[in-house]
Amino acid sequence: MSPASYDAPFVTFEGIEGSGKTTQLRRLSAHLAAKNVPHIVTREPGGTPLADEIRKLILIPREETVFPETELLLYEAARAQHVRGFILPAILAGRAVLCDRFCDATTAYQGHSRGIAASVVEALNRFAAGGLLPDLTLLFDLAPETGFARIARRGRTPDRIERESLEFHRTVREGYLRLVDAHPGRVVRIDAAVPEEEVFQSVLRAVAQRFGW
Ligand code: T5A
Repeated sequence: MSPASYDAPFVTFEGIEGSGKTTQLRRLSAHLAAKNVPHIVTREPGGTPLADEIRKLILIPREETVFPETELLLYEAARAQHVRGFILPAILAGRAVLCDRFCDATTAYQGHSRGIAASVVEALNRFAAGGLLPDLTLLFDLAPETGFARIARRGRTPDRIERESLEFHRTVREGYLRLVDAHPGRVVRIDAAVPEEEVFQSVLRAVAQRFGW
């Protein structure tokens, strides 16, 4: 599935925990609504009732060891359902899609940080997404220490992935940054360490250049 075959853009938001991508996705959605740009907002893992159930299975902290291979397949199962049940129908109906995380998260977390071979992750990403690629990926880049300080202020109980070590999250960030070099036309790095409004101005520049939004 080539993104060029569709009219409505597919934009993904990526970054480590607390990088502010959800905040920016909401702000961009409000901006598009004000301009009457038809769009939907969604997230991974999740986006359909079944994918939301898989999300709970993945993120709930548990005593039993969750093996990297199991984790990878659960993310991909949720994605297969989400792409076919929600993302593609929206794109085909001419609605832009703003998605909080997608295949690049799997590359950074399960591939780079958990250590599963890149070829395996790439093949499963392609299979689950049916070859669908984002037209633009905004990577909100931030030191994990800052991200964790932000989410700690939120006071929510950390999920299973948020409980991983700082080292794990540093490797996730490194994995994400490699994607900027690997896909320079698609993945745009955004400095997420600056105030929210400044980050949003960078988002607006990136989407205006690409889609005229
Ligand atoms: N995962 C996911 C994988 O391992 N593989 C995969 O394939 C996929 C798809 C999903 C988890 O699953 C993993 C990654 C994740 O660990 P989630 O609940 O969706 O879990 O968690 P996150 O996506 O990490 O979402 P968070 O809400 O935790 O983080 P965000 O979206 O980065 O941050 P946000 O916008 O909620 O902001 C966090 C706090 O910071 C403040 C906000 O007000 C908020 O309080 N903030 C700022 N503060 C200062 N300056 C700024 N510029 C700020 N911007 C926001």
